Amino acid sequence: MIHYAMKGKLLGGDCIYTKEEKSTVKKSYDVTLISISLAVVLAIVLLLSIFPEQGTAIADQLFGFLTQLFGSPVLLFTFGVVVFLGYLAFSKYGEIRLGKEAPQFKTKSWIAMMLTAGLGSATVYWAFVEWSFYYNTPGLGAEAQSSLAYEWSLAYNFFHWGISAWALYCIAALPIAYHFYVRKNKGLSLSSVIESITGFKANGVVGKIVDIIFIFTCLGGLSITLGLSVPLLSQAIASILGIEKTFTIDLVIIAVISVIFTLSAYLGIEKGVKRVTDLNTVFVLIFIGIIFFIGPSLFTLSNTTNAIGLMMQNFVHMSLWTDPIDNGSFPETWTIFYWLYWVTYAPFMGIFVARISRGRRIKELIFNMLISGSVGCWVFFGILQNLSMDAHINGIVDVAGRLGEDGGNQAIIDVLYSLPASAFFIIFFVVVSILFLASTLDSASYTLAATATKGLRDHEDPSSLHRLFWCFVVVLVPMTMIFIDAPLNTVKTAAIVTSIPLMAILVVMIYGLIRWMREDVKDLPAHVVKEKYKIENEKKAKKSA
Ligand code: NM2
Repeated sequence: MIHYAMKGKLLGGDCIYTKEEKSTVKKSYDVTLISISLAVVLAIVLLLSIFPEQGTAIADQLFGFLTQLFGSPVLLFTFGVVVFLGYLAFSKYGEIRLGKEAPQFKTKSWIAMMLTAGLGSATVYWAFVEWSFYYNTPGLGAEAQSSLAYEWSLAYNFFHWGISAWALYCIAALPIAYHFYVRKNKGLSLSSVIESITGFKANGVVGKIVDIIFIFTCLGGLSITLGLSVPLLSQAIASILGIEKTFTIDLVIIAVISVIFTLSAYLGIEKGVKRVTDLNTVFVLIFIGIIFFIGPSLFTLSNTTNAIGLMMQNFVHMSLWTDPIDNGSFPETWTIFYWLYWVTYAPFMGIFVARISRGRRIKELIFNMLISGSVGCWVFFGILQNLSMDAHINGIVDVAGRLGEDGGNQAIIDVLYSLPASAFFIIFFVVVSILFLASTLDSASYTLAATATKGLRDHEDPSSLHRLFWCFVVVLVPMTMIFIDAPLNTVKTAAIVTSIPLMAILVVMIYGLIRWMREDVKDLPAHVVKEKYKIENEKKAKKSA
């Protein structure tokens, strides 16, 4: 170890480790990138707090204009990605292994990490109320607040949290993993992938712009997540304690989350993050399991089955529906908005998933992200959406009618109150949300640290101190937003607007992936590709399987 550390020093911090070496390295930080991106974020936070109305107006206009202009391309792109990944999974290219080693994590933990990192705590908010937005203003021409609107509302919810959405995560992960493990290039950041594809230096202007866009959207996405869920959690805790919701409760929640995730991020992916995500998965399973059995189980089963059928039958139409004649706002407000929302998370998920997927075949990554990811969402959403929809249909809580009050927060809490032993469920709800949040912040701080570490290589992690720094930033920036009462919608819009250039970056990455795969295996038949990419150290593979 000392030998390697010294070697690292001699090479000016550019350590070269052998394959077996697993290490947290002392690489130099990209100070320019860190300072520019923090300055940009700070400037935006300040501007938003000084000119909230103008900021909102500009962001809304920009959102309207860009979704009009790029709406159809965004829909076509997302649909195209699904088709492309489907092809890839079944072709010989699917046999390529991302690093010829045994996978580092057991499949169960690997899927749990993907699911819990990609879904933040706002998922719990959407899981209760999303159907009611669609019920009030449905898609595909259904009549508002009708029986059909109920049916479509769940189908649309599954669509927006299904195959296409996970395909957007997957298409970001594949080129990064290919660049890192198959091509063995250095750098676990978007700019280094772009450099190995286009030749534009990660350290040059283009590279910096790419990483700044990434850091900005990542922090924007997390601000939406925290901004949506912290007030909801405070309200839930205040309602159990029978006190008024205050900013102090917000702070206590943030403090608890920070301790959990900072500690786990500090301990690293294997010792910390994996434990938090495993715990998160167990808690989520217990939470939805109990709710399924004591809630409207039969309704949940039949409505979920129906929604899956409705969604699958109409998948292509839902994917490409632009409402061209009536010019309704549903496609922009929801489908296009959602794809862009998933894209704000896509690069950080791409980097994180790449990091945990060494040793997996391409087809494994595709099947698990698209199928396990979607099924995980459908089970979670199926149980919670139906609980809330059932409470609405039976007149227990007017979920759809009370959306306007506070975005539906109190309605969610009232739905939980409708359960027997409600205090227990509310506490459970808070714990599950906190764990969701901690695991997302964990993976986000890891990827930000990886992005801002120069020339990271396979088997290397950014230093603990550097990860801690980003833990601090990912909490501080969204907290400031909540504290200065920055208009959340504007933050949301701004983060989403930036995901349009991110899509362009994704297109370049897809081009690179295709080029690399063709160069590597184009002339080889499938069985040779399979053989070429088999695990080199079988013993180790058996042990971890
Ligand atoms: N998605 C929609 O905090 C959250 O759960 C936000 C983000 C998955 C990109 C959800």
